[in-house]
Amino acid sequence: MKVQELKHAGLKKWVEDAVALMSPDSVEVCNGSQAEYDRMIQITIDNGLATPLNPQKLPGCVLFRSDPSDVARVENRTYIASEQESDAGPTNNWINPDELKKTMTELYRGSMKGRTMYVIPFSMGPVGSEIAKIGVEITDSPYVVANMHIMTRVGTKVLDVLGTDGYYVPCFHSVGKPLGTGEKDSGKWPCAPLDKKYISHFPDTREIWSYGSGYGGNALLGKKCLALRIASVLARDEGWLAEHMLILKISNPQGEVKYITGAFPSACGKTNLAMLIPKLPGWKVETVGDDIAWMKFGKDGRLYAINPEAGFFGVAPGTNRESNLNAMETIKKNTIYTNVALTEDKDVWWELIGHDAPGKLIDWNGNEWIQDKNNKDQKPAAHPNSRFTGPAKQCPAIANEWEDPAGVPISAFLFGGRRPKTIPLVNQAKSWVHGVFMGSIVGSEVTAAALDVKAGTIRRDPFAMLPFCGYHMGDYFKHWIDIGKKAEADGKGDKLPKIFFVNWFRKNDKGFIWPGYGENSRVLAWIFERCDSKGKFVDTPIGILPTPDAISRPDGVSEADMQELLKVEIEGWKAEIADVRQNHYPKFGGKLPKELAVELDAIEKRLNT
Ligand code: TSX
Ligand code: MN
Repeated sequence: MKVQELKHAGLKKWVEDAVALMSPDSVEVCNGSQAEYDRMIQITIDNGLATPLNPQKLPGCVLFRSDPSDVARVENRTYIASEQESDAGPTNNWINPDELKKTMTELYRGSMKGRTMYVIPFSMGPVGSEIAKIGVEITDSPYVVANMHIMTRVGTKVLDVLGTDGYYVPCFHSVGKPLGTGEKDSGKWPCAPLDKKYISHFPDTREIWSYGSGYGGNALLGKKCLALRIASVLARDEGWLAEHMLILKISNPQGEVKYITGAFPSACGKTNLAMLIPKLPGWKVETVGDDIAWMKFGKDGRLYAINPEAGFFGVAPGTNRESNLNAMETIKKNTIYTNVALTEDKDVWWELIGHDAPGKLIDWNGNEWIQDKNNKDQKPAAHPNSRFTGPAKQCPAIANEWEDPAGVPISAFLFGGRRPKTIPLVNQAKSWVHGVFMGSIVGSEVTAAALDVKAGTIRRDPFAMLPFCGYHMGDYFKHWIDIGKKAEADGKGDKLPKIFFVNWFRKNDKGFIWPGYGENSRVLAWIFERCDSKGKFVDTPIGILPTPDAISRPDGVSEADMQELLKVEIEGWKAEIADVRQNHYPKFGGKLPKELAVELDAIEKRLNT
């Protein structure tokens, strides 16, 4: 489709202005068809950027290797350019929006020379859902177009909903590598150097401008940029929640169903939890989403969640048939692989895929790689942040309701982190504010691998939102408190989801105490019961804990282990409270809601009596 055919005057003007600025050789409005997807893939194959994979083993799959400088989100080049610096807060990078737009306009000038500009109308959420939002991304990357086809709902059907004057979030993206006459990418992943990369958000005007990176969250602007950073601002202003949360459906042996969302920092296995296969007989877990939840109140006072995405952009290393069978089944076909290793018969391989490397590989840098198990320092064949982009509808565990435009009613929120000590296996919040407190202290213990902070300290990532909140985190905590206050004022406090903190990662001198993975269903079963005020529990200073016999024990977990997993470690908790008080809460300054300071005092007081 041509720009001239766009029926939305505002959109047409916006695209025309972008064309004038970026000077692409041609412009194309995406229709979202399979033929269009196939053509994008073919262009990248012809450019030498994509390798078709073995059609017998991985039909419809391709492999991309990005530039070594363009392998992850770039947090130090990610900006929240609000009018007021105080609205971005201490945990975001801020630049004055006018200044940033000036800088970026000069970068965009002529940046698409020699390339095609693609205009991608996309819906975050089922097309036409009241909870969904429309975005339009302008990009010069066919890799981005193909990924957006999988991760969002793209095309003419979105333009139909937009009509002649509907609202959309405008998103600029350019890889920042114009081509000279006759020049081609010829196998070289196009991007700009780090100091020219900008991932910019303008929360006051709800715009996204991205330049210089073609990778993941820097370039697929519907995901972290729109569905979290911009949507979190909309949610604050409109009284709903845009969260970095998985959504799962859980059924008990009686066939009763509940929906649970959960926020975890990176490397906690959020995608694995979203696709968990229960070890507990008769229980069933199905997937609604693995990364983002948008939640709005229904007329009945309950919170309804949609997954704004249509695919999974998951970390490949560590994914195997034991850790996540459903993910492995999802990505057998029609999947884009980025920065994993390639086998001689055009299959994919990555660290902890579940088998040794079959012969010679091509690693993520494009070099020959032969596994050397005697060399502990061997560089990985797949980049640690290598990814699969797979369609959600191919997941064997996908729930029937995953595209319900009304969303699914949420019974519980989970928070978690990698906490080898102190934090129990599961702990139910005593109140809404106590639950918000739990979310606000989420974090994982820093391992020896991370060199920036001392091993053994906790890297806090409140609500797993620190890199993804489009405004001040102190105001974000306040928004969560206000959500609870309003529900209670409306007499609907009992309709709010119950809040739980879980920790699959407790260790003793023998290693992990809890086997995790499918065995986590035993913990989910207790949470399920608690949502109906059932399940055996004890009220403790730190929260509502299961009695040691309330959760059935997996093989290899002794009664003593269970006691340890569910014990209130008074001294450890005192240290935790002190760490929050001295090192964590002060970061939010005067914007820390007083309710959280009061909650901190109350827990400390209970620990001391
Ligand atoms: O994803 C994980 N989950 C959630 C699963 C639904 N992982 C992997 C984290 C890195 C992405 C886990 N790792 C989990 C877990 O519950 N638990 C652990 C820790 C662990 C690792 C290995 C064992 C046990 C626990 N192995 C044996 O018990 C043999
Ligand atoms: Mn995420």
